[in-house]
Amino acid sequence: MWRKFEAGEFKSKEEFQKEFVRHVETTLARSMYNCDDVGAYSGTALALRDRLIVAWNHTQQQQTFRDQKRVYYLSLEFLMGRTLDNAMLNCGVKDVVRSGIGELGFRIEDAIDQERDAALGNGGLGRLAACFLDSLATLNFPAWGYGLRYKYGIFKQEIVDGYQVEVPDYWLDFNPWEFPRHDISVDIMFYGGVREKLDENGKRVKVWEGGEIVQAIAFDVPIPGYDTANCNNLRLWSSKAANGEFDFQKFNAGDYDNAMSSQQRAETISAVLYPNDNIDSGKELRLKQQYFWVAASLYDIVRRFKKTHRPWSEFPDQVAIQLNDTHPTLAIPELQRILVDIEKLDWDTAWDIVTRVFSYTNHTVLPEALEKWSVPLLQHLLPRHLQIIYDINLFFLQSVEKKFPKDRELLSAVSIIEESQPQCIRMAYLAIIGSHKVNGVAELHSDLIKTTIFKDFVRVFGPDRFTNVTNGITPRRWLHQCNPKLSDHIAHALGGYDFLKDTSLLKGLEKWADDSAFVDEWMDIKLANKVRLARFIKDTTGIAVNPHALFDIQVKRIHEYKRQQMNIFGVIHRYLSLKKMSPEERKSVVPRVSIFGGKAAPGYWMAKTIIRLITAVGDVVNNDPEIGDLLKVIFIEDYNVSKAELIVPASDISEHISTAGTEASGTSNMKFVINGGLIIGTCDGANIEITREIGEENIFLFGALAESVEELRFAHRYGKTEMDPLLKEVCDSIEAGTFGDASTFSSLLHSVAEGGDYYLVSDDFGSYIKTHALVDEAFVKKDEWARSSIISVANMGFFSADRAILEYAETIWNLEPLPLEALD
Ligand code: 26Q
Repeated sequence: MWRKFEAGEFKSKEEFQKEFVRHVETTLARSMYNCDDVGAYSGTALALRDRLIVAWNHTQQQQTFRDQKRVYYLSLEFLMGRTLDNAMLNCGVKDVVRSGIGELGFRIEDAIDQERDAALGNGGLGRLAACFLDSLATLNFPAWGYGLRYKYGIFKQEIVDGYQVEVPDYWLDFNPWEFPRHDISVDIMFYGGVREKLDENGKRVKVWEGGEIVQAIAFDVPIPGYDTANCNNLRLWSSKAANGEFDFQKFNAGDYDNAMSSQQRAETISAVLYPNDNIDSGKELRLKQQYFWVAASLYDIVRRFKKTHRPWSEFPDQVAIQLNDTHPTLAIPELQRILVDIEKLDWDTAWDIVTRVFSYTNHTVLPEALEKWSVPLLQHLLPRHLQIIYDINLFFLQSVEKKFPKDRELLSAVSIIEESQPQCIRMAYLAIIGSHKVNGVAELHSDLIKTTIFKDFVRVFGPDRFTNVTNGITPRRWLHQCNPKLSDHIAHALGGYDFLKDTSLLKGLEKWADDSAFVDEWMDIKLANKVRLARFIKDTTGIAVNPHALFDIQVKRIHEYKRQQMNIFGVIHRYLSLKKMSPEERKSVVPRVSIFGGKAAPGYWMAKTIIRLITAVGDVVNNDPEIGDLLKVIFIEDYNVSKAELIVPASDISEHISTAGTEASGTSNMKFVINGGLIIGTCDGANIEITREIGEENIFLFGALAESVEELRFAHRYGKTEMDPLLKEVCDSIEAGTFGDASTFSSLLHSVAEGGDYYLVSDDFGSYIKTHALVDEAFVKKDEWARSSIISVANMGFFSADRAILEYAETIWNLEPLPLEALD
């Protein structure tokens, strides 16, 4: 029997109020008389948290008691965003809280707004991990997330004089959602050396010893499912000096500097999230983070398994470990080390267990994002792991040699070791060899990895090792929470909120697409969401935008392959066209607001230049009296999860315009469409499957196909192209100083010039501009537009993260849900 969370969790609003007041007055030691919104947030969070803990403890007890197979999702990033609103909705107590807190003089929205984002991730990959946790909990799967408890999440972005400035994100001041487990700690070793010795049976064994020890401390975060009492656990590791506070010997000798420095070195490991997205950094500290987190997590998983006194042969029946990209790949040699060096299993038995436990998700084909670690660095930091990797490679290459005798080229193509200067470990290759399944994140992407970067492994292992699981998003946060009006409207039509757990039910909206009252309300909700965003834009930038204009949004990490530069070039083209028009001609123009948001990696100069161009264009266009409301260009500072919740419901059109074959999936495309926005996009990532589901008449597709990209690049390299004339005009205007000192943008102009243009901006620019003209035409046909919007939402059911998780559970993890027993 499932026991549902009901409003009854707070038996009444009075009960909530009592708990709220108690927490404000005792836990927070504040007086109700001067309780502000921060106090209201804190009191509400603490009151709700007490309820969550009960379900959480119960779930964990049940998991232990049932002792079924569990899945462990290893991710260096969990981009959770805010928790309070989501937890209230998942537990079904938001209405009780709203009225309870309302009587005490607070608005629930203001309280919710006080929470800081938990921003322990960069972008798509980290947010995917967070959506997957929500689905795993909602579907009652026994699942744990393992990550790092960064003291500083992704930096806060400020725009100063048009440029991005990074400010550290110290987010842990008050975090009621984490529980330190000082009793759960693991000693992690780095450096040292490997010595051979004889064990008690006279067998030669390897011992890794003499290294530096750092302590991992567990911090647990409850993950409540929606409409279920199931509450899973996310365990984040924090680093600490192993010898207590600091080095006492040095301290006593008065050597304070060095006494503190070992402590600081230890704490540095979990201090900060690397702010790179889709680019490898190759830094020693990053490798230390990876091993620290992987070793602590595996120790924990093994400890839990050993409590059951099962034989090792049953480990793969009890444990599935999903590697979110190659970042946790060291888990593969680490488990092999535990089994061989510590548990004394023979190599082959151990390796069989390892490969049955692990599976690996690839999120990119971009060569600059594929992780490699230099052999000397690994040798220094993890000498025993390097030996194990060499052995894994040796046995693997022997098996390849057997299957494909004398194919030297194949051997060097699939070797884990890249013969560069210095030699490097190719982490993706190690992940493939150590896993039983490798998946891409959208159909096109999964096909591409099989035919390009991993094609030799398809020869070696056969096609069955590779599979596809198209990404999804949680409809709880990305519809119900961020767009309550639309969610209520849908629920009204469908007769309830079941679509939040079974998104295929959205299909039922199709028959409402001709109901004028339903359609009018649908469009009124979109307008209300645009008004909400317009108000935010006014408050934060001072710029007034017309909510009746077409809102055209591109929010995501700034990257050349995502082509924000093409978008802003398109905006410039629009501006130049407007300037050429007569006042009469301008009357028939559809007013537009072009909205951008996203962070650039701090060291990514080109991405920062793109931001500078967007702000420079905004400065000119927004202050041009001839243009007025016909065009506004907005850059929203510090795009993050909570801002996405405000922005996504407010789009008419959003842009997903990566060069074909470069965006593995994209997930914001799904978020925008499920909120009734249409999209303009290339035939890339999940756009292709979205088109298949919603119908090509409901999406604006343009540009080159993935299969022609190589040829087009070739043509550029050999000077066989000329820049698109419309793009040339745009570049000339930048060059002429229309948007300030042209030298600021010279590297950007150079990147799209003849002979370069790796991302094919010029090739796609003509069709991009034409497609935007179609968007303008379509936008004024309000009825057809509304119909497209509704039909699209009706057909987005496939893109629920629940569907993705069910596919993983069935085809990769072999995992069953946990039959939760009643709480009482
Ligand atoms: C690697 C080495 C050193 C430092 C950082 C990194 C690093 C960090 C983050 C490399 C890559 C990432 C993030 C990648 C990412 O977000 N990929 C996106 O994953 C989404 C979920 O599958 C997809 O939808 C996107 O298409 C993909 O770009």
